[in-house]
Amino acid sequence: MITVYSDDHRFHDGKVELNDGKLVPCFEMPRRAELVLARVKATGLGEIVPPKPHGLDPVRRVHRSDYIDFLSTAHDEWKAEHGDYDALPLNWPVPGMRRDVRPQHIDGKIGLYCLDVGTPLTAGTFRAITAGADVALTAAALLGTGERAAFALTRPPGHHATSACYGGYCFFNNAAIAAQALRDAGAARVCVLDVDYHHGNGTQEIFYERGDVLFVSLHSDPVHEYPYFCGFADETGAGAGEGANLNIPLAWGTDATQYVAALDHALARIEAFGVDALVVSLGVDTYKGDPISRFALDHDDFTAIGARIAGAKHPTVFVMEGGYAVEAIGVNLVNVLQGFEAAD
Ligand code: Q9C
Ligand code: ZN
Repeated sequence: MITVYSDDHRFHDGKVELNDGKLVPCFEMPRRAELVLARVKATGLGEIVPPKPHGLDPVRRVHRSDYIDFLSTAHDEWKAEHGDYDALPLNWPVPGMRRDVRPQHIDGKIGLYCLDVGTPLTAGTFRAITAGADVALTAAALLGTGERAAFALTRPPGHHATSACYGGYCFFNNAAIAAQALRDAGAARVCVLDVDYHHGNGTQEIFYERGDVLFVSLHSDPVHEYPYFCGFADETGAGAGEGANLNIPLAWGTDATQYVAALDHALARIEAFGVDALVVSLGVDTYKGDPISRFALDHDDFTAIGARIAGAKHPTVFVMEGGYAVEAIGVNLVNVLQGFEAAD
C-alpha cells in the first residue's frame, strides 16, 4: 500500500490544551506522525510518496469560504492583538446570544469558528493543514490510478472539523475532503467509515443531508464522552440524506469481541447501501493504553479490524485521525493496514 506523507505537519505544534481543568501539553503532537512513518518504513508497508499540491478549491467543496479565510489569517490577527502565543477561544455564542453580527475582534471570531478549548491554533497551523489536505487528496487520487488502497499519513486530524468550525484537534476535515474528491472524480456513492474512538461530528455534519455519501461511525457513547452533543443512534440523516448516517455508540470498556461485532454491523450497512469507494477515518485511540480514551483494544485487534475492512472489497483510502498513546501509535495504526493487505 502506498503511503502519502509530508513533513509539513510539523508546522502545527501546539503547546498546551485545557484538559480536566488543567493546562497540559497537547496530546496531539508531531511525534505521532513521525512514529507512524517510522513504523511504515520498518514494516516495509510500501512506497512513501509526497503529496501533490491541489490548492484550496477541493477544500472549499466541504468547508465554507469564510471559514477557510478565517483560518488563513487567524494567527496573524491573534499575534497582532495578544503576542506570539497559540490562539485559544474565550467564549461562544450560545443560544440566546447572536451569531448574525460579524465580530471584528479576533477573540470574537475564534468563538464563532471554534468548538472547544483543546485545540490551539498556532503560527504554522494553516501551512500544516493545507499540506494535510494535499496528503488526503493525493491518496484519494491514487485510487483513480488503479491502486486498491492508499494511506494518508497526516496530522492534525480532521473528523471533528465541521463545514465552518474547528476543534477536537481538527481544522480541515481530511476524510470529508477525500470523500468529496472521490465523488468529484466520478464515484457515484462513497462511504466514510469512522473508527476513531470519538464521534466524527464534523464529517456527519458535512454530509448529513446528502444521499450520495454514507457516514458510518463507531465511537464511545456521547452520553459520557466527547463531543457529548452529537453522535447518538437516532441521528440517521436528513432530507436527501435520510438513512445515510449510521451512528453506533459503544460503552466505555468496549473490548475486541464487542467492537468487531459492531464493525460487522457497520460493514453490513455499507454493503446494503452499495458504494464505489471507502474512506476510513482511522483513529487508533480505541487502544487500551490511550491516555484520553476508554476502550480495551490491543495491538492484534487492530490487525483484525484491517482484515474486516478489506472484506468489504472496496477501493479504500485510510486517513489518519486520533490515537494518543504515542509510543504504540505506529504499531496499532500500521497493524490495521497490514491486516487489510494480508486479507486482501
Ligand atoms: N478529557 C481526535 O481524536 N478532548 N480528537 C477530550 C478528554 C478532545 C480528540 C478531553 C479530544 C479530541 C481526532
Ligand atoms: Zn479520537
